[in-house]
Amino acid sequence: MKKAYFITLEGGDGCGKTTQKQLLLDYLKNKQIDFICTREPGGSEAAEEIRKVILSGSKDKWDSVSETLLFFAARRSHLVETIWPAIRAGKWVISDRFADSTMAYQGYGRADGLLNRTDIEFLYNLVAKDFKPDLTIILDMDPQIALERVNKRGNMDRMEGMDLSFHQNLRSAFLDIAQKEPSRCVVINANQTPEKVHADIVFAIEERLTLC
Ligand code: T5A
Repeated sequence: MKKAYFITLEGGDGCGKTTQKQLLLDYLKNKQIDFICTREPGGSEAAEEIRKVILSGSKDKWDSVSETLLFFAARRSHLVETIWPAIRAGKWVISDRFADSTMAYQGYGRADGLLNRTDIEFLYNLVAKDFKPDLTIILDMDPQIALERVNKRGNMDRMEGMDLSFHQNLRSAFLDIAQKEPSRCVVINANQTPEKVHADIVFAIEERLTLC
């Protein structure tokens, strides 16, 4: 059986992950690759329930410890119910966000001093063991421009309501994560047309993964 890859799309709010996920799915269909498309928080019935609880309400609803535990509870369900069965069945998995988001948002972004990055690594090992994405696409852009996109679209969630410095920290966090794991992560300039961003993503996939 051909290798089934796990690809994650990461980046700050409004950087265009959902738009790029859709373009990527069309590309995989054209290549006749069997895949599933999923997202975090969410991706299984239980994790979608947790998503509603995490993303609604005031921005101070959870401290960083509670928030992180909720994301990992959702992730465990997502892995067990959706991601691992798909990989075992030979399907590629494309996920809009995964664990790098927790490291960036809760580890670097929410600096309330209650938990550190080692705690997040510990929780990751507990829920996912040595399983990791084969390729992580990090969409990078000025958060001010990305938030203007989100504003224009409407429906801001809890995280999108955080102040600009939070989002600037996030950008640095994702770049730091990419620098630490260059064999897994590719940084792509998201402040280009959707078509150009997609072309860069396809280039990264074809350069790093074996399609047939
Ligand atoms: N979170 C998540 C954590 O804190 N910890 C975690 O562990 C995890 C997993 C998830 C939130 O939870 C946080 C991160 C998030 O804040 P979400 O609803 O999934 O919430 O939020 P996002 O992932 O940020 O999704 P968004 O829909 O807000 O942003 P996208 O998907 O990055 O952007 P997209 O594609 O919807 O585009 C936004 C707007 O820009 C336009 C689109 O048409 C759209 O209107 N656009 C472009 N405009 C110009 N040029 C381009 N190239 C464009 N691409 C898209």
